[in-house]
Amino acid sequence: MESITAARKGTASAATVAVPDITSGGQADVQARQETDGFHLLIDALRLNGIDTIFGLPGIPITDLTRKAQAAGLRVISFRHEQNAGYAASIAGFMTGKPGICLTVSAPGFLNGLTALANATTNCFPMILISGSSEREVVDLSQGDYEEMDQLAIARPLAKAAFRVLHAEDIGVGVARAIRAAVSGRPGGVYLDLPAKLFPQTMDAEAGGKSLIEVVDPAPRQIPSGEAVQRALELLKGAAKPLIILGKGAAYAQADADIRTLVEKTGIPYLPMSMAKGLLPDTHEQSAAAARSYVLPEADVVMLIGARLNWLLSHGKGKTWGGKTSREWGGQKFIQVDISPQEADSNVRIDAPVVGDIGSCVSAMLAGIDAKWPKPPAEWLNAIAERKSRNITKMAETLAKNPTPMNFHSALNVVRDIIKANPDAILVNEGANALDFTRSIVDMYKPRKRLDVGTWGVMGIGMGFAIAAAVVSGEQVIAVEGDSAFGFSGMEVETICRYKLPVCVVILNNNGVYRGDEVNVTGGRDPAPLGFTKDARYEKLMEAFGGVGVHVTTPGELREAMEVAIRSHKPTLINALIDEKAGTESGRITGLNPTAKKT
Ligand code: ADP
Ligand code: TZD
Repeated sequence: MESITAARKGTASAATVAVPDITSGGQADVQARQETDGFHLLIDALRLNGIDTIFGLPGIPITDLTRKAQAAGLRVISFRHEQNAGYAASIAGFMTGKPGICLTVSAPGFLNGLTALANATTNCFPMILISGSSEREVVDLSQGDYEEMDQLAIARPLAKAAFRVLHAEDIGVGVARAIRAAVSGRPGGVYLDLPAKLFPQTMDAEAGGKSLIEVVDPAPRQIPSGEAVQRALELLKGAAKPLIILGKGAAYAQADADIRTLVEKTGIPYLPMSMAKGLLPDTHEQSAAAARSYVLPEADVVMLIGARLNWLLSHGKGKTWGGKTSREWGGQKFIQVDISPQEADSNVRIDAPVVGDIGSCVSAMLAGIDAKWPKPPAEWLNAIAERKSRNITKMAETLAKNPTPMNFHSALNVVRDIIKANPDAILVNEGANALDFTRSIVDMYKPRKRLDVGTWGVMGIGMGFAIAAAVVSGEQVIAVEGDSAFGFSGMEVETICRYKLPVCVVILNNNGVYRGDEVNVTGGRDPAPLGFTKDARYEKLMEAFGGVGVHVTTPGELREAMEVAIRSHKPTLINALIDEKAGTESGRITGLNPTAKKT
């Protein structure tokens, strides 16, 4: 993480406060002295550590903080709901490797931000939730303060670390601790509790400046042991059917060139997890994504780089991995490259854990791979190539169809072309079917360009991620949203318009959660639980705030609308009506959905 200009070191931006000069014999003559306060110390501490953006929502006690932060040159992005500000901060953290900052008011504002903090911790995104809080003395005696809540205690189990600062002179330490906790080792969400009384506390500006800490080496490299690297290389070398799985930890590590070299030098087929798509272009000949259900059970040695064997990888066992039952181990040997020493053996035995930061681990492995490194056996590569080409042909046939009404495939075929033509655009994606189909149909070409629901499969990240992606990168953002998914953060289209961000939202609108053709089984007047208003005109929401709204029903209209949006960079919402019968319950994870026995 880079720090800001050396020029700022050591001096706090002093608020000139008029204080009575007590040395002048009780005279009320007031001499201006350089003082600083909690507001300025916090802003200076953040700036000193290279933080240039705050995502938040103002109110008591942090209203003035947002104003002063903007005045001090920080970019302050004000949201309509804290959860979206929190998601924005967390994904900014993922994209940049610097902790994303979310600022909220106390109790309800804090709680609104907390889901995003927990999601950041779960996804290993570095983020700091800074919340104002009420008076400690009153809160601790439960005396009923304005927005009373013991926020620190509530945040603690959901955060990687949680801190509270009570005195202005400790702000520097508090911010430094929060930054280190967020980005060192396995990244995560950190909570920083700042009671209202802290902000107006004053202290001498020079002493205040000295109390700030510019964090040196906030995310230190962690070098793997030579023995661990050797063990992993031996295993990989002896494999008949090796496979590499790249996870979002690999994307986060920003070791793109070395990861690509490792894959290409070894010649091992790889699978990208959802947010690792584009680390190597999805069109790479070694990508086994189109043969996923073949390679997982068949592989004999699997190297995980920044990916956990959680539910997204069927816990490394069961039928997906060639086990005979849903719980049986398929017999693969695993190498796991991860910064967390505790991750290994979480679900199945890890034969060769390589603990360290991915950059250091991958470069250490590369050092052990020479020109004599054996390419994987041709039978393995050929078998994969054959499945791949069969599946790709099948998919091409499906994508070429042009049914009426439009379905997920014919709509996403357009998005696929648009991303191909605009590989720098960032794709945000949420929904169930809207997520699963986009992930498999839309190829990504560059790292960290696909941002989605992550480890929890959480709905509501859409507009927060889109806003942060546009703010952080300045690139065009395309958010492909299920109509249900969009609803969780839809009001933020106002934020998109207010900040004039180049965000094009595409709602794949099938009138409901998963699909839109359910009816109330009782025949009563209420709609079915999963159905929404038919043909809702979501595009009018964007028009209401000065953006462009388009209603489309064909792939041709969708293409035209997306091209115009990308040319103009204007905030755009395209309401793409698709077949309400398209989609399955829970998308591709129907198996996780308990249903009552059919009677
Ligand atoms: P995916 O969902 O893509 O499979 P996960 O979120 O499950 O990915 O896994 C990411 C893993 O990457 C975590 O176990 C985390 O500890 C690890 N990780 C994150 N950053 C780094 C890094 N810089 N170096 C090494 N491992 C990392
Ligand atoms: N609430 C939260 C916060 N996260 C969730 N994942 C859900 C509820 C449950 N859920 C899903 O897992 S997907 C989904 C919900 C409500 C919406 C699916 O409908 P959609 O997408 O319109 O967004 P498709 O394309 O119609 O499936």
